[in-house]
Amino acid sequence: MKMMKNHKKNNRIRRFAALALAAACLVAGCGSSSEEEAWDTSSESVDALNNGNITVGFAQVGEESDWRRANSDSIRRTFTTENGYNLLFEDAQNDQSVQISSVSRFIQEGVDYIVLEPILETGWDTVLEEVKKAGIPIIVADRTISVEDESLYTVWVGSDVRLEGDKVCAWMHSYLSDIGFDESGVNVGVIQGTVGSGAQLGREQSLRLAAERYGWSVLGYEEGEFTQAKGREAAEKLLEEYPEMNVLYCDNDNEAFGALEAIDAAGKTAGTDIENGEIMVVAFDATKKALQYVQDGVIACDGECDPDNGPMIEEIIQKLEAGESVPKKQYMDETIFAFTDSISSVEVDGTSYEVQAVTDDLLNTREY
Ligand code: GYE
Repeated sequence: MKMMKNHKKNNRIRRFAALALAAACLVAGCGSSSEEEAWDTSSESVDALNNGNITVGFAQVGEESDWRRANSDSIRRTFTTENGYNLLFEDAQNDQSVQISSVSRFIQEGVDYIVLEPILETGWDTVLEEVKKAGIPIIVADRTISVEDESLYTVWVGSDVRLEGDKVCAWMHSYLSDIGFDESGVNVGVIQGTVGSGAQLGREQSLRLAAERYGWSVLGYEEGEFTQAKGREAAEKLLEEYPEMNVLYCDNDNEAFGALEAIDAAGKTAGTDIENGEIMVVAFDATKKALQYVQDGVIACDGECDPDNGPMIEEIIQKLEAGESVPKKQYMDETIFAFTDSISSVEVDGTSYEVQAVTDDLLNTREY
């Protein structure tokens, strides 16, 4: 409680200092051209800092996928001026060094909160130490980070990507046993998301463990960077190198869309009849477009990953504003979809999770 009050007071001081420095520079025309540039880009935010709203610096990954675009919409919808926020939105275009610079810039600007959706899992210690020194609460969202000192961030909120992966693998195992397919004949190709990102690492870990447990062969890995174009290229390579491949494990839906193009171009069929040469595609996110493919049995199974984290992040900020404590980690609530209702649930670590079949009603109400 006391800490939060001090934080607010510090922010007020920081805001005042930023405004004073900006004003002094305007009057005196001070600064080299690069300093001027820095102040130019911040001038809109310096104005905004004066309106009594809460200023949130948001460091986004990029625009690599439909998930990401929906996530950016969620943030923009939530942190509006009418809702009492000034949103400084930075897109790092999938470049961690750009994202680190954005976080440093937020510190200089004296924002009230920083929200970081980290591109990669490691490499954050130094900049987060600076954030901590500046006394700015930092909410890490979406992907996880790995830091020496867990006190370097205030809260993490995002998807349990390991659970997503475990559920999809458990579904594959149940489905293959149901159709009586000998799992020693399962030959998986992997299209990885951005290598070293929390989402890629978690989903891949699930696959590795499942492959060991059920006797599947993992033939090879290709990076698809969570995009459709790279996903297609990755699938082309895998198809060429491993003609025996009968499962494609895609780290997200956009990669799966690219993989479907590649499968088609190779004269093969994506589907669930792997006994008769079809390639079983599984993916993550559960976008509307992917769920249409699931309904048609083109994608067999899709682990949901919810991009709408804006409201949860706002709730956390409101609690911190009120001096209330918040749990260090919070997970989004997510399900799993499959082309058939023959498997109604899967079990992961002793807990049973419902598997949902895709209906027209579901598709009609699905927003992204
Ligand atoms: O699955 C993918 C996106 O980090 C969970 O990033 C997110 C992943 C999501 O580009 O589509």
